[in-house]
Formats: sequence, C-alpha cells, structure tokens
Amino acid sequence: MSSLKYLLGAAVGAVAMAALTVSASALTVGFSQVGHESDWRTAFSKSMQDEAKAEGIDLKFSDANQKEEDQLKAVRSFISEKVDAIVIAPIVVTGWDQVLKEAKAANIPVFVVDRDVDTQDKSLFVCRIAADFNLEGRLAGAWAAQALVGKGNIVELVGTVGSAAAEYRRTGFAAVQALFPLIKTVKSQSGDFTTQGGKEVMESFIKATDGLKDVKLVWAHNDNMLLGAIQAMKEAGLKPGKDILTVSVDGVPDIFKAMIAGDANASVELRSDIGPDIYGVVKAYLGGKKDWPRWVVIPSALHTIADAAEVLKKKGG
Ligand code: GYE
Repeated sequence: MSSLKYLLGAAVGAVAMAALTVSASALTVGFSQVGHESDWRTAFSKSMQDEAKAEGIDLKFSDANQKEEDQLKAVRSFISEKVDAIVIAPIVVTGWDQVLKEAKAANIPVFVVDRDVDTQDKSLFVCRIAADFNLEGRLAGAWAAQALVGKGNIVELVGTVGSAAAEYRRTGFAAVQALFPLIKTVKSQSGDFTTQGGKEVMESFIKATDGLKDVKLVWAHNDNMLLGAIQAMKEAGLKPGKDILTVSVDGVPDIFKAMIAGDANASVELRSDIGPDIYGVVKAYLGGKKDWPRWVVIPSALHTIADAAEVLKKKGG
C-alpha cells in the first residue's frame, strides 16, 4: 500500500515537474530598451539577449531608438501579446502612468530596469533593478574635487534631458561640488549620451571658451560623450587626460583604452552584464516571491589609470 502510494506520488511529482519545465521554457518576456546610443547600452542589450537564450526565455526585444512614443508603443504591443512579464528601461522619467495602468489591468507584472520612472502609484511596477546614479555622480565629483585639489573651472557634458541617468548623476556630482566653492561649472550642455553628441558639444565649448582657456576638467555623464569630446579636444590641439582632466561614467572598454593611452583619467563603472540579475528577479516573482524591495541596487565602482589595464583585461579587451 505504502509503496503504491509512493509510486503514485512519484508519478504525480514527475507530471508536476514536467509542467514546471514546460512553463519555465515557455516564459515570455517583453523588453523595451532605450535604444543603442552608447557602448554600455549595446552591451546591456547583449546581456539581456544572451541570458534569455541561455535560460530558454522567449524574449521579445524592442529598441525604441531613444524615442519615447516608440517605447510606449512597444509596451502596448507586449500587453496585447499577453507576455508573462514586461521589463522596461525607460528613456525619460515622465509619462508612464497610463501605460503602466494598462499593464496592471492586464495582470502583467512590470519591472523597471536601469533608468527610473516618476510615478506616484508604486503598485504600478514590482521593483526597479538598477545602479545608483546619484552615487555615480558623487564618486565622479569626489574624484574631480581631489584631482583639482578643490579649485578650478569645469565643463559638463549632460546625458539625455529628462532621463534618470542624467538627472541623478548631475545631482550627485553637484552635491559634492557644493562643498568646494572654488570649483565652478562654466559650461553645461546635453550631448544625448552619444559619441557624436559629445564631440559636437565639446566643439562648441572650445569655441565659446577660447580653446578651453582656464578649464581644468571635463565631467561627462557617460563615456561615449567623453570619447567624442576627446576627439574634439585633440583636433583642437588640446591634451585631454593631461591639460584637461576627465571623469565620466560607464566603464566601457574604449574608455579604459583611452586611459591607458593617457587621454582620459577616471570612469565610474556601471555593470552592463545584468541580464542574469534581472531575469533572476522576474522568475522568482513569477514563481511566487512577491516581496521585493522597491529598488534592487546594482553596485558601481570608480576606476582610474591605476587599474585601467587590469579592468580591461577582465573585460576581455
Ligand atoms: O550611462 C549611458 C546610456 O541609462 C545608465 O544610458 C544608463 C545610461 C548610460 O546610454 O551610456
């Protein structure tokens, strides 16, 4: 009798296991990505795609090309396709309430990743999985303050206007800068997180300041804008990394190469290999773990010329 029970139990267990495996392999996730504006972004997309393959997740990937309306369209199409979960890397913080309400009404959980959304109703998404952009700004500001020994003019290359990455980094940097009244920002403009944008904005800074006269440092909200700015400075006969110090965010391979070449000084690394972290939360939530902190924090670290070669090697560059 008891062995029959055992056999029956094992059979039921096997069926349940099979059902579990089927539902795991059939997991469909819609991911609305910002675009492909930077090296960090393309590395992040790759991590999401590679990990989906490795975990057998059916990933619906949509690149919004930095256009807010394309991003809203993508989320609405994920809702009509009845995906199991929606992951959003929001371009800007505003404009999310309505579409998030639609996802909620359709019973589809939403996970905000990377950049933030500004919404009063916190029940509209499960949690945010992202680095601390304000801390990145403060780390960059602290490095700048010590490199300038508390004094000197700086120029700022701002990220996409209205994006959490630009707003929070700027606020973090400014909080440290406020402790050093002799460090002054003489120019500040958006380069939209792109290499080309950074180059063009730096060209205009160079013109407007008589060749960066009295400017001691460039603070860029991401590496790609700085890489563009480095080109502009070199073309104008200036010496970035020496006469004009640099600090930026992301830690992409090219910025470490620039540090090794002596053209850049410091970057706050933002992890891009976060696909496993994100799917880990999504799967656990769908599997029944509902109590997530509002913000699952991904750590960031500052690197300089001192460890650039070592970090680049780890990244396989
Ligand atoms: O730093 C930048 C990008 O949102 C944190 O977006 C991200 C930023 C990243 O394109 O390179």
